[in-house]
Amino acid sequence: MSVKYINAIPTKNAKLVQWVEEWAAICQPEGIYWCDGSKAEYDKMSDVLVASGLATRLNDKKRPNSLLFRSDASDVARVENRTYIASEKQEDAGPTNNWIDPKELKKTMLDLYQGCMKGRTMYVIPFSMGPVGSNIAKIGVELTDSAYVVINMHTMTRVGSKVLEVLGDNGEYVACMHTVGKPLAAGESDNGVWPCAPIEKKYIAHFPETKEIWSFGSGYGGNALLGKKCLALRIASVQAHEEGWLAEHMLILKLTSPEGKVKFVAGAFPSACGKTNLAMLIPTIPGWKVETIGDDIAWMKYGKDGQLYAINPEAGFFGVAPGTSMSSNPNAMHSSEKDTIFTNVALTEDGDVWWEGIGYKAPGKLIDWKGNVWEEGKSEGAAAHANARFTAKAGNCPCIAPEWQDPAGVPISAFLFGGRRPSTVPLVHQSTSWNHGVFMGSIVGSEVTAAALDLKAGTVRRDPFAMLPFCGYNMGDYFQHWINVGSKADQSKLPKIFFVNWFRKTADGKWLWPGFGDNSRVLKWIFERCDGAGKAIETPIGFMPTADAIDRSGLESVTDADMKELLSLDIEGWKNEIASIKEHYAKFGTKLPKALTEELNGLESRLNKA
Ligand code: SAT
Ligand code: MN
Repeated sequence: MSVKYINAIPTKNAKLVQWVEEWAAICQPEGIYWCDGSKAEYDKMSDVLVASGLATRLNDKKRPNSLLFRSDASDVARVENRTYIASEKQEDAGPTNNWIDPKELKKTMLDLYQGCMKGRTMYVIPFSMGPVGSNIAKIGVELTDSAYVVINMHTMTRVGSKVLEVLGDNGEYVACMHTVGKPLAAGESDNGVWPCAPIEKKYIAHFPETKEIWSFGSGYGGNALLGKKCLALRIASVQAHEEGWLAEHMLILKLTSPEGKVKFVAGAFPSACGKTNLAMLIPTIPGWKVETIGDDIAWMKYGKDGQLYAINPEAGFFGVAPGTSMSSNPNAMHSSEKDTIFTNVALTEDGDVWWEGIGYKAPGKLIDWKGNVWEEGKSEGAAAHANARFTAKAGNCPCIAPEWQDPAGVPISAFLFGGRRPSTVPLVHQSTSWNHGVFMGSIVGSEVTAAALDLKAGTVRRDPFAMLPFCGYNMGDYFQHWINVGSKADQSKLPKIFFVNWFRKTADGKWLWPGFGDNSRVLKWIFERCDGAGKAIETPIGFMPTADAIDRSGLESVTDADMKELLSLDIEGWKNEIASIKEHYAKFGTKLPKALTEELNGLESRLNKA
């Protein structure tokens, strides 16, 4: 076939070039453009996006080098019900994933892909997840017809020529195919309207055996920026299972004590638990420092010294804007002061952005995320969509740790798990063994408040390891993988495992713990425990801090009585929890590791004796 190349092919990797040309033959774009990841490329694409009406350039004095996009109202978040793990056997997708036979799904999608890029350019994006050349990093190549995706990938991953150098003439990459699924007729243009396909034509498909990602019909976030959840979690979790490492939905932070001692901590939390806020926290206890390595994903491998080392595979933050303010997360606010892509926030009259929970009143009339005039107190609905995002460079974050690009990664001392648990679960407790810690990860969840979820309020929605929508294989096998990772290791070098809960409430609904910067007080105890210090007592649920073990200096709002409640062991609550865990575990059938049944039985019998 004759494909039109807009620029020269920058690689001799024949397999890659052939793959690109095969897809071009199917999608029939106007031309093929190989991305080099340069600033000039970013600027040129931004100009094209502004000229097409899809992007608004923000006031350069207020938000230098920043753009605002408004998506289609049907394309505002990941679409979990259109996301598939198409493994050859259904059992390998497991009870928590949508499954379609891969042959059938490929047939359906190939029909959709025919001519889907007509009137558009096919961009080829070679990218590295992780510092280029790190032995923990992986290379992907995304094909897309969205310039919005290209500039977001520039920020969120490492794009360009260096990646192709590492790939060489026959290196391996994860093949990522994406289209917005909206071909243009001759002479037609988007006319400033976000292109996408209707929901029933959207597919976010993963083929774990062949490590391919096929995405159709959405231009938003994790549906379209395929390096993020699709590659770095769903496909990488399969690779990690096969190769003996960990690909996790975890933040990574660096904690420095007043004496200058350093520990790195990784943590998994379901959505809406303040993961980005924790990753960028400003401690309220004097002398302590938190710096960020990553806010969303961690890839971890054992080093030669037997320690587990983590990298952040990403290069930016794709953060939720609403609720982000100078009081909830000043470091995220500073990260998005320049060089930022905003999606679905509101626009102010002077060309800046605004969202609900930004910490100040809307300044005058706004243009809301749907493109309509909006006035606070007068207009209906929110000005920014609840899942509005900022795409910001990690390098622009004031608290980014100097090690964040170290190809060797950082040694992990502790894992944190947590969820929104108004009752039962104490402020913090520590596992007594690795398997007990895996048990803690497997029961992560948040209490349901929204009636919309069809669940009784007070029910715990389990999200094991915060990986429910992101595990690319059978979650029972995933639990076993965690058990195996621990049993293979030098036990003295394994990270310690903790369960935290910032969300305890009193019986009359008042928060017991201030959270945010004061979470550093809990991090301090965790730091001490990793050093074999930190006062604790062993209880049926694990080690808990003694009443005086959490540093409360300067924290008047938490009384002795509050602290007692935060660190109390609720035997009856935990007995109810056992019943709920049994229900949760039943889903995994024979795939549930014996080790976890033993942990559950052990907990039950300790509670019965208490
Ligand atoms: O849209 S993303 O997958 O990038 C973020 C999220 O929904 O967790
Ligand atoms: Mn996430």
